[in-house]
Amino acid sequence: MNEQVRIIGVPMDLGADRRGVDMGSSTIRYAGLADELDALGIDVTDAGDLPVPRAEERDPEAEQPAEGEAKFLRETADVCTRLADEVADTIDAGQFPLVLGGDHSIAIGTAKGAARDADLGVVWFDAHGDFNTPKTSPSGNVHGMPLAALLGIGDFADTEWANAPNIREENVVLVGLRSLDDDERRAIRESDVTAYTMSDIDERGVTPVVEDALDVATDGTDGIHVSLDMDWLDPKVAPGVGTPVRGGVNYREAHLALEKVAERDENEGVLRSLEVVEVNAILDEHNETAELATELAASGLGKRIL
Ligand code: Z70
Ligand code: MN
Ligand code: MN
Ligand code: MN
Repeated sequence: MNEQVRIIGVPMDLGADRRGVDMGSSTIRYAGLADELDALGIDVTDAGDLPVPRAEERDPEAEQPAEGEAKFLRETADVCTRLADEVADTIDAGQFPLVLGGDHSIAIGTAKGAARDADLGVVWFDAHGDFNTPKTSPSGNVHGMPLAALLGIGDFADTEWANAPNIREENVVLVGLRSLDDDERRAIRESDVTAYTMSDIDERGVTPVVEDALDVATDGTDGIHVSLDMDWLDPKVAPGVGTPVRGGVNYREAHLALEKVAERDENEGVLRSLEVVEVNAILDEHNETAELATELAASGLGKRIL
């Protein structure tokens, strides 16, 4: 693990319907993230929050997205372009970017930044596939699209601000899927990404699935980005998310998964960036989802019980 971590908050909620996810970065900080990392001997800098436009500030006369268009795509492009620069600069400066969402649309910026000067594998812990395009999306929300955007699927083929040519489908792994839209399911099956569902985790256990995921993401790449959507976890332990889906991983499985990430990084130095997204402060109970997000980030960055 890089001993220098730079925390980058992105209070973004334009990619999701539910307000409250814009406070995610602040609730994770409040849960004690910096102290937790400091206790691991990590030198922590907090870059603060990237400025994100508020939905209310948008000109009400501005054109609304039509059927088959994504909501706030221009604003998302602007935020993700700035975030990609910030992440790439952080890595250039020899620091490790720890990005706090915000909704999952920000992963376009994080991963694109981490892939600027490297072939990048991606491990995506999520209940959802995030593989919709503006045409297939049932909601128009960009947080259901970031993987498709990064990989240039469908209409995203020419979306230069979002495409990450240094990320190959063959090195992208989804872990913990349990909620897919029909067109999205088809797109994932037709692609070369690897997808492990909750059935795989139930059948094989979390350790072999995560080890396989890490094998796929590290195969022939210079490093990996780990994107943790908190709705990956079961709503019983992570109630503060916008789109809870029953049947997610439990507290112990989630820690174990992130500990496997840290272990691989200790052995092979593979981790390039980490992000935690979709913590919704309004829907959370006593900040417990933010606290868990903090704990999982610490596990991913090397915290051990003993
Ligand atoms: C649905 C859509 C989604 C997160 C919900 C939901 C996507 N597939 N992603 N919550 N994090 O609208 O595209
Ligand atoms: Mn997601
Ligand atoms: Mn999700
Ligand atoms: Mn832990």
